[in-house]
Amino acid sequence: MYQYQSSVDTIAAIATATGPGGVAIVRLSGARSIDVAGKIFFARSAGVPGSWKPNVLHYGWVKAASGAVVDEALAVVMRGPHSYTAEDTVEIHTHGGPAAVRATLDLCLANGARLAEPGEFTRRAFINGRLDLAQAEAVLDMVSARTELMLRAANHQLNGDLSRELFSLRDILTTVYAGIEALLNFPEDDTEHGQLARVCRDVASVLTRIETLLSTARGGVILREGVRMVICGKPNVGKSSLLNALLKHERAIVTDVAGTTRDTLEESFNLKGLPVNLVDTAGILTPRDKVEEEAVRRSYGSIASADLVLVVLDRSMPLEEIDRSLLSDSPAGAVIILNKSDLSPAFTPVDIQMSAPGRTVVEVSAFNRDGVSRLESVLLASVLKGGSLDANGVVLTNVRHIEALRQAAAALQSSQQALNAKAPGEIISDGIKTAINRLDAITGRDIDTDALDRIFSAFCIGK
Ligand SMILES: Nc1nc2c(ncn2[C@@H]2O[C@H](COP(=O)(O)OP(=O)(O)O)[C@@H](O)[C@H]2O)c(=O)[nH]1
Ligand SMILES: [Mg+2]
Repeated sequence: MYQYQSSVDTIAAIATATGPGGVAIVRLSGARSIDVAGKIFFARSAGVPGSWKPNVLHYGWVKAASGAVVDEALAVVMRGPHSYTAEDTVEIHTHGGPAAVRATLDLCLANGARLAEPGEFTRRAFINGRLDLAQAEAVLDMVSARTELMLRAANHQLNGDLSRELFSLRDILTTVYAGIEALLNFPEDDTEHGQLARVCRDVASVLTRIETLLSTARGGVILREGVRMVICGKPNVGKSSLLNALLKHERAIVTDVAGTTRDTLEESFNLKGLPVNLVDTAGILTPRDKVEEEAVRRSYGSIASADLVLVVLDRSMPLEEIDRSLLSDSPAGAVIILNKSDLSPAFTPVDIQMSAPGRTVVEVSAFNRDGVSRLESVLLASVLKGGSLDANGVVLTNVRHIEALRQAAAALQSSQQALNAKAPGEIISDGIKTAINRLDAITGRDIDTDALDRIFSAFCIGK
């Protein structure tokens, strides 16, 4: 079996993004990291890294074994446990060119470090007790945050807001568990009645708090993962104009020639804090040639993969058969956009309700940007489905956490039923035990190596 050896290996990786940049950082962590740094980094005046004051940058050179200078650089030593991983750590800040940083990393590897696995620095921070698992996962969210709102949610999780709530729930449940054990051991005790009432009350309050957490899940998950919205409709209804209006710049080519957009086009934008990938498709039409045939096929492919479908109609022209079939084929949650509201209308929103009952209908003019801000609110509400996008408190953004909390809630509900049915104590305590175990899986207090492997493999190397 794979044995995790955080105390044995010293690891190294490039911590910054690849490609040219001002500065790049090679990071070393582990018992031998200062020793490895001493073999490749030569300070101008401060002696060897082993003698440095921690957390102070030193100027010097990275040199190969031959003594040849690889790069002019800065280096800093952070001594465990006062470092990210809680181990001895060295960072070498080289010039940002890919060759300089790569050569520095190679020197680390040639002098006793091994290449870090994805997420291994953060995994060590977790193994060494610097972060719990939910906090470690928040680091991944921080690194990949695309909007300020998501950054805020990740920050709450990283500073332990979620973990504190979970630990507090765990405390109550362990007390409940002990209470039930006492009831089992001394069933004829006078205090039984009071005990039982207390158990019921505590289980109910934990359930309520878990449900409060779960109510943030819908908004949290789409905040973390973003959503994909696909614009579809006949040629010339204004799909590309609408994409430009939402992106707030002229990304797609707009002309009055039907079939201008020949391929699907995808761009990301920030919808009131929510990261959205917006897809413009070629029009849905009866294809005249092979290119159009493929374009239509791709359009349908995009529609199938969408989290939200935006059906665009030209309100100034009478509805055609192809509009009606797009409407009736659109998913129940689709948003129907009546574009060209600046021109005189050929039909009304009520006509739409006939072909596609229950859909949300919005009138806009992509041309003069009329109604676009209302459309944004409608789009947001449509993906949130009643949830909210609030990052001011604890937000569940991680599917793993949500799943575990759902299981904890289900286990507590079965305990509650057992309590009401005056079932044997073992059945009641079983549910409590499962709930505790599910909470522990989130914070990493009780989790197996396979699950850890899965979680950290989603990280990048160097984080
Ligand atoms: N009057 C008016 N014209 C529009 C509006 N939106 C788009 N158009 C025009 O409709 C034509 C087709 O627009 P385009 O965005 O290329 O449509 P697509 O084929 O669906 O992508 C262009 O001439 C646009 O200028 C609008 O809101 N009002
Ligand atoms: Mg177009």
